[in-house]
Amino acid sequence: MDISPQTSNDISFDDFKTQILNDYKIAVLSRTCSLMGRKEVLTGKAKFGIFGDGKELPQLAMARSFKDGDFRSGYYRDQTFMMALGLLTPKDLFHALYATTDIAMEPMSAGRQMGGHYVTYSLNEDGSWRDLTKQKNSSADISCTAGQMPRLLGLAQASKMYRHLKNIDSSKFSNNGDEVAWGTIGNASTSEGMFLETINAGGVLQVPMVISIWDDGYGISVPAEYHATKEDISEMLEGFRRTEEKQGYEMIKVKGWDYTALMHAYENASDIAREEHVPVIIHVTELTQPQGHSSSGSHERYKSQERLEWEKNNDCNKRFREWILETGITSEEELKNIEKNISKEVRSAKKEAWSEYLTIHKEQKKVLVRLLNEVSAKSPNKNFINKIKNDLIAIEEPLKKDLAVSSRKALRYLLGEESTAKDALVRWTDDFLNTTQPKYSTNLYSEASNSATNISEIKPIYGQHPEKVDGRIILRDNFDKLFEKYPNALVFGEDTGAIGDVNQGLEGLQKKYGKLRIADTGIRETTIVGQGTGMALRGLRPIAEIQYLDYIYYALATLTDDVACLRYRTFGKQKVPLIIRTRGHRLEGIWHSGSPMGSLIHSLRGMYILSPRNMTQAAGFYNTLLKSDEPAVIIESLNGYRLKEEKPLNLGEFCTPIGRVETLRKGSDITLVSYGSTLRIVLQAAEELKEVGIDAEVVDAQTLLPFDINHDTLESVKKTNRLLVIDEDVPGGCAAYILNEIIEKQGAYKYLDSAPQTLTAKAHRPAYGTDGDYFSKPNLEDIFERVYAILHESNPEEYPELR
Ligand SMILES: Cc1ncc(C[n+]2csc(CCOP(=O)(O)OP(=O)(O)O)c2C)c(N)n1
Ligand SMILES: [Mg+2]
Repeated sequence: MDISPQTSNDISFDDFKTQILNDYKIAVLSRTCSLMGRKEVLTGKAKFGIFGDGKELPQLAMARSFKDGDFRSGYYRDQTFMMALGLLTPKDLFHALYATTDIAMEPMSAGRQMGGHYVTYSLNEDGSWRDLTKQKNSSADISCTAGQMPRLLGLAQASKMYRHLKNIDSSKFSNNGDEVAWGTIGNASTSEGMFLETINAGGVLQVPMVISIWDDGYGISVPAEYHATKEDISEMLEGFRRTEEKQGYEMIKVKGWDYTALMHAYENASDIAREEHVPVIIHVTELTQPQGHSSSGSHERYKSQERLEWEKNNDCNKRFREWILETGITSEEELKNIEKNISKEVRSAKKEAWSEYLTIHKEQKKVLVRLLNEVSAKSPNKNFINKIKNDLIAIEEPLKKDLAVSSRKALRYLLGEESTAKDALVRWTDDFLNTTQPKYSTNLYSEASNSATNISEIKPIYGQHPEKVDGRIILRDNFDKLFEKYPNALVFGEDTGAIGDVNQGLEGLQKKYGKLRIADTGIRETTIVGQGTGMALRGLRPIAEIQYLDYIYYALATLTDDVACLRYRTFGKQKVPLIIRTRGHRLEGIWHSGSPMGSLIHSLRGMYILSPRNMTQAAGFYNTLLKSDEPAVIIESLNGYRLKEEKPLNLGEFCTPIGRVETLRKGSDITLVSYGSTLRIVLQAAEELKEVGIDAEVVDAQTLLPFDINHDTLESVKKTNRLLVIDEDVPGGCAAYILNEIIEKQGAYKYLDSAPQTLTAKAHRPAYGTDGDYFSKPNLEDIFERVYAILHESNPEEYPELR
């Protein structure tokens, strides 16, 4: 038997033994955490647990080949890997189970994520990048099966960019593109489209990623025969294997309990990916689930007695142990000793974590009980308040919720009373809520000084006789300036490279900036977004193009599950400054009409949704976003590329502010709010309304997320006292959101003389052609008549019935 775990360095037997015993210790440490962790759920201390048991050995091998600067994009089984690199302690693991909200104690997400989701910090306290080449990196896990795959592609592609791009400052991100992106995925999750799309894209792009498939034969209760053609992922993926003539993947298959084979496999994979930038798939077979899938069920329900027996005998830790004894590396006694010590270590880590988690709650409880005591003393509702107090006292391990419920309910019994004790309880409650809520709600957007909404407006400057050009020329020439100014900016998508996008907003730029920076991709929206996500996580400034807005749905899962919530779920420890460029609005046809804005607004909180009315405004948004570091979607108006606009002199410099509306037409009778291409129709309608004596004010929302942070629309409504929001989304979509912002958030209801309304497209998808558009989306006559009807209702004499 080959017992050398190293393939390239000769080491002494003592070092060799130390290495193996260290690995054994981590394997046992991780397993013990899994076993004790599950019990914490079963005894009710934690809500849910999912652990890495049965997958320890290959993760030790992966950890050994993982170098500074490398990135992981994995899933919930990888605790052993994280522990082996010193990135996760048993105490961290227990704090995550309990959902401790102190980031110093629960470093993965401050209690926001379920346990089993791993993260390293990419940012300094001020939001600037750390030197990622000097640390081992894990991108932030998500729960969705295969959701880590698109991002993995981009993480790997960043190495390729850094290796080949000139004049780029890679000091904090890369050493000549030598970094490998390591992906992990469960066997069953390879059925997901995201996995298959990523595999294909990785083979085309030839990027340094090593994908490990942890194959335990099951996806929860469902066995392999339902997941993979031929019941074997390697066989299924065989066509991706590289050959002498053609590029593809290096494919490795290895048994998950075979320590030396695993060490060899991972070192090989690492070398191939790192040096040659060839992607590698490692199919790790014969893994097990000693405790079943998660704390939610038991695997005895769905595995045969035979299978359970097999899993017991082939448990990777058990076989590792047997191998250590067989090869005489150490004695049974020493192993038992290790196991005993580790058991003690984990038990005390668990106890400490639980006590730390509870300490603050218990202290708060003490204060609250005292305050309840004081308010009850003189209250006519003494008995009720005492009941609340006694119920709270009875809760030995109080949650924040228990405290909040007790104090808030008690205050109801104090209605109408006045006392210093009550004042103290009110203060405590306000204070408690004000300090607790941010633990759950901060870091949705950047809170740093360069957040996108803090970037100041710089107006376009025009010469005395500005040239009038097609909108796409303004975009193109502005992009030219940006690619010159930001060597780490890149753009890619379908038809983006050679022809410079379908509307030629990037015409000629590939010639100037090269095929890497201005790139064509396959037709695969999810991994286009994945490329952008991964590259943005490694310091590049990707602009990922989705050819038409309607096709963003293919990528919406990655945008909502990964991009939009990245800053939130990492408690601000990672950022993903990705710009999605797309085009929509006012086209014709079910899949080319482009305005599902409500869908975006509701699923992409954490991103900016920008809807410029013309290409100058759009260019200004790109300029603003590149000065900041937050993710956004920019929807260019598809029918605006060939409309004439005046060309500014300060291309690449002027900045459209984010979160600010713009009044395009002053008026006194009604405020019309709209955005994008529809604005042109609204403005035309406003002109025609003038002919019947109605003077409409027209406000361009411009940025939908966030909408009007200065509340300028309110000022308009104060003047006109009437409000109509017009868009081409479905009823109850974006226009309803804007209405809610103006009426509820800005408080405009106080100033209204007429009922506020929305005018939207029909509920169905927009039909094709000029007439399809006219009868599906709000048209000029619809707008005219709706405004007229509002005025008619308030003054029928001046505005007699129209029809
Ligand atoms: C998109 C999505 N669908 C379903 C689930 C529920 N789910 C969680 S884990 C899992 C099975 C995954 O099995 P596998 O990929 O083999 O990983 P294993 O847990 O066996 O390591 C399922 C169906 C999910 N998290 N995400
Ligand atoms: Mg599985």
